[in-house]
Amino acid sequence: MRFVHISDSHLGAQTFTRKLSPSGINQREEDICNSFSCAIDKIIELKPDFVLHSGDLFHSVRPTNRIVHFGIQQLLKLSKTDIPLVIISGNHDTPKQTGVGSVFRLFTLFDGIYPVYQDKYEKITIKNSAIHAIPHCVKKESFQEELEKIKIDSAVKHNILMLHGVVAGIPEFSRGELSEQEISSSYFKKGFDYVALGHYHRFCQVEENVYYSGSTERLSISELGEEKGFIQVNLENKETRMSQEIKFHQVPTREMIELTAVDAASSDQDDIYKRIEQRISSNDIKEKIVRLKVKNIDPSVYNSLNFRKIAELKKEAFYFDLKLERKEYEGKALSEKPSIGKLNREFEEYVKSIVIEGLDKNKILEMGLEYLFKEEVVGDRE
Ligand SMILES: [Mn+2]
Repeated sequence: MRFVHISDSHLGAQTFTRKLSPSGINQREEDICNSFSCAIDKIIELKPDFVLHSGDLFHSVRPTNRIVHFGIQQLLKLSKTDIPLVIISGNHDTPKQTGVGSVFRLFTLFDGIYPVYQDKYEKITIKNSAIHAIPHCVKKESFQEELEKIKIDSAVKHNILMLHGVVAGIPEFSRGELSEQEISSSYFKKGFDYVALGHYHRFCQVEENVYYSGSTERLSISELGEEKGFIQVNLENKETRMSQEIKFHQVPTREMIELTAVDAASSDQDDIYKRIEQRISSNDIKEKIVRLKVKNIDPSVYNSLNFRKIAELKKEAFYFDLKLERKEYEGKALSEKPSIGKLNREFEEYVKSIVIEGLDKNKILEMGLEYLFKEEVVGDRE
């Protein structure tokens, strides 16, 4: 018996850029859709007995009409080839107010699609497998209560658990979102043949038979270096070797690269500019998502950097995350007159300290700092 575990497609997310594709769609939104549609096509080729989607199909509670249409179109590709799909709603696509109604209800209209989205535990039996699924619940307490209700079904051959959340005690799995639900690993020990988790974006094994399949595209720069795709599981090979049981299938994504960091400890503004230029010219950054860190910049040098000129260097990239990090202040050197430099720092620290849901923190930081720098340039001229 073979099935596919996929998760966190985040259809409709528009991270990193406002650039439009040739068809007039946000280019990142289109990237994310393309990866998902590639994943669906690959799954159809594999002809699994069924597919499990562990949440956050959509990036938001109210996706655009275009995205709703795209999502239905992709899932229908499965049902038209007689591949059943069980899908749970995640923290991104579960409405916080019941009056809104869930977009997942649309899926009840189609044969072979089993959406689980109503704040409660549901068991779906497909081909001798019991799939125990709990969606993201509006109240954290109800999620815990529903977890208690799950019982292994001894009448079937396989028992599979599907959840969307953070495994308790492992901070790495948290995405820092206020709504995320915590799962105690004690629930994995009830005797499931497989646990299909969603929420954490990197493909990984949590413990024996417990996996996050990860997202199908990169939603933030922190996912640099991660492969994206879905898991194929073969439970028939359970008694043989692990490597035959689990297979990760990669899907194409936009390239995301990190350039070797620049240590600017003894560099002045011109030197820093030249070294950034050197890093960029010796790498192909065209249409890629790129990160470069410049460390240990002296605060006085930092304030005299020509940000406009530096911004010109980044143009070729799809998105360029340039981290300009100042040398840490030693002792209390903060008694000087307030200046725009300090305001930048305040803003940066404030943004870093707060939880922002549904928006890219780095982007907010970059845009905010750019506006502050623009103001500084105008002020100097006047
Ligand atoms: Mn999530």
